[in-house]
Amino acid sequence: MEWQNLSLAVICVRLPALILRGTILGQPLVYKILGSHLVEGEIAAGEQIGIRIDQTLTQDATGTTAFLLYESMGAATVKTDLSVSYIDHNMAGFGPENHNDHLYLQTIAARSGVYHSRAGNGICHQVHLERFGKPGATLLGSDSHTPTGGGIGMLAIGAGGMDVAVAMAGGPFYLKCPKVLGVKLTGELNDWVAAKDVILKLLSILTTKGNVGWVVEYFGDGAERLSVPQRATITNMGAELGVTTSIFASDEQTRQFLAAQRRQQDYQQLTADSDADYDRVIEIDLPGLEPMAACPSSPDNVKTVRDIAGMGAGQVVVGSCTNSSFADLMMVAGVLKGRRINNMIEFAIAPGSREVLNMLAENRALADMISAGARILESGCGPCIGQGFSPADDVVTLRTFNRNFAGRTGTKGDRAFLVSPETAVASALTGRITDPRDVPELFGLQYPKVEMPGECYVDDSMIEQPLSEEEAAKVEILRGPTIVVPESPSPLPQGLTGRVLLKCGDKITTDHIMPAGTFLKLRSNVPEYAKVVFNCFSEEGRPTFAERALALKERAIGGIIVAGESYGQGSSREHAALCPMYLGVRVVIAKSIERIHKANLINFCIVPIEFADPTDYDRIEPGDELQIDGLLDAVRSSKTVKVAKADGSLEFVGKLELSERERDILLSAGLLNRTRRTAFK
Ligand code: MIC
Ligand code: SF4
Repeated sequence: MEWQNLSLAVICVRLPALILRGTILGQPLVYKILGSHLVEGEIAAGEQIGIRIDQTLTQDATGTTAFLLYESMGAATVKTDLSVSYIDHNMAGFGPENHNDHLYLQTIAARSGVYHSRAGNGICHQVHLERFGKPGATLLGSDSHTPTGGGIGMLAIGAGGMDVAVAMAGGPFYLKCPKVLGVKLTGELNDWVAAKDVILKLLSILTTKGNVGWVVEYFGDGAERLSVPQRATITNMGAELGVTTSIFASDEQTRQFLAAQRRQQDYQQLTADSDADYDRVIEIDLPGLEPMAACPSSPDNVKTVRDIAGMGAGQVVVGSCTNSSFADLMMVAGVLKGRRINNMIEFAIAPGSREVLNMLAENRALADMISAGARILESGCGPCIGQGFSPADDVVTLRTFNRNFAGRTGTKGDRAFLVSPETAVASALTGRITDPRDVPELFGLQYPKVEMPGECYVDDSMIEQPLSEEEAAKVEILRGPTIVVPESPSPLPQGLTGRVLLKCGDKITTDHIMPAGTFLKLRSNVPEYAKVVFNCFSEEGRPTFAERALALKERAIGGIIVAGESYGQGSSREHAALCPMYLGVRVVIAKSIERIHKANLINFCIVPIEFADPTDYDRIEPGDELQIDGLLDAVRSSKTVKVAKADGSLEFVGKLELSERERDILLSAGLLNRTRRTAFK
């Protein structure tokens, strides 16, 4: 972890490790939950462990593949306490693909004993928090922002769809037991400063790379004062740090939240031991924070809003799983009431759930938004994943989202800033980036403090309940023609002759590898979707990555991707492994690889190799032919593998950091094949 970046505002201390974790007192909350779900290994940082998964969530963009793989495993009724399938990403319905997917997901959910949250019911993370999240439980979700559930004191982890399919079938989830970073929050946020600013501050310190293998646990009097939605904003965007998950204690705030959801029975008090032994502690003084913004095009390119204030903006969007709770939107409505947005601003609001939207409608806050000129979008991911609302060329867009990777808005060369709802609404009124603390002076308005409602508008009629086994067996599974069962990987060769198809730099995200936006609807059709792998690097008049890869595949030459640090940042989308696998990619050689993506590569039998000496990266060029003679033997039992240029001009060592289970998955030609063979060992 890059601790050298610590600012003066932050105190970093190493607590003495006086006691052995797992044996005596002094446990962080995350170890308590891991310990109570442990089925393999021991709770000690760096150890491979297997844990029992209580709940799963899938969403439609990853869900079709997850359920197709689940079916291929021969599994029937899910074995978890509960599994929920959400429709929230692909809802625009241009062409038949989206609706085909929805019908498939609705019927396969009914067949498998899975809850099904229908299109329009809301974003998976928001709805899960409201209706299903449970303190102390484990949740595995095929979406990288699953850690939103950490806001309610659950251990919520993002993973690829294949791992979630195994969990639905009753298999454990395997991970490296994480180190725990304690973040101590002290004091109280000032007016106009938001939970979003807390996580942006942390991103400015830790950045988006180098945090693999850590969990963030929040504590302190400042943490106790935050409401569950505020906590969920922070744990949600912990995904951008690249940590395994983030978590808050389950306390009186949690009890009140659950009571308002009529789920008081799900509450239990859970905290870390008072002398918890954290691997590191960072302290953030909440009153010292000010509004922040992540500037284009990375969530860690953080500046204070003061620093960039005055810059003209053309679009503002409030929504996404980070900032679309009732409290967020009530604050926005409070600022908008009786005012009009700037006439050069396009302003959209996407409420996080149908529950939130209904409550805004009931109390007329929705009317205040509409009167102010806001365009109300349906409850779903929408613009966050490039489903419309792409900004005009060269226009600054302010979003309350969690990711601003280049091109994610759907506009090439976009200028997307990630901000709090407070900064967003202030800027929507002025037409330029505005520090919300200036609102009282500009508009004569005090901060509209929002009290958490004692009772929410609970209506689960858009969530289909699991059927009895007998009824489930009668359900016909609807599979439209745009749904294609993904191909299985072929076994690894003993030695690999491969060619470097692409050499890319640091922080390559899964959005670079597998674009979403207008291509998102191709998720259920790998041969079609694979055509746009790495299309952000396409050059006019030259063969695409897919064309080059398939040409090699026909000649039985393996495709190789060479990358810098933090390869595969961002989403959990396993298509970033599945589609390259389909195109014949067999190896990724990178300076470092992010957790979820590395697992996805292994699940689809692509060997993740890390440079033992990062300077070897500079000695490789695109088009180089590489020879890895002992690939299979090395995967079987070695921590390193020798890679050589076919012309003999270079030989270097690659690291194979793999658990025994991961080696076995690669040797079995992927997790699906292995699962069929071993039944979830
Ligand atoms: C995202 O925010 O990038 C997504 C779309 O929700 C992804 C999942 C996907 O690609 O389907 C994620 O975060 O895992
Ligand atoms: Fe949806 Fe955006 Fe959240 Fe991903 S980050 S789940 S696309 S709202």
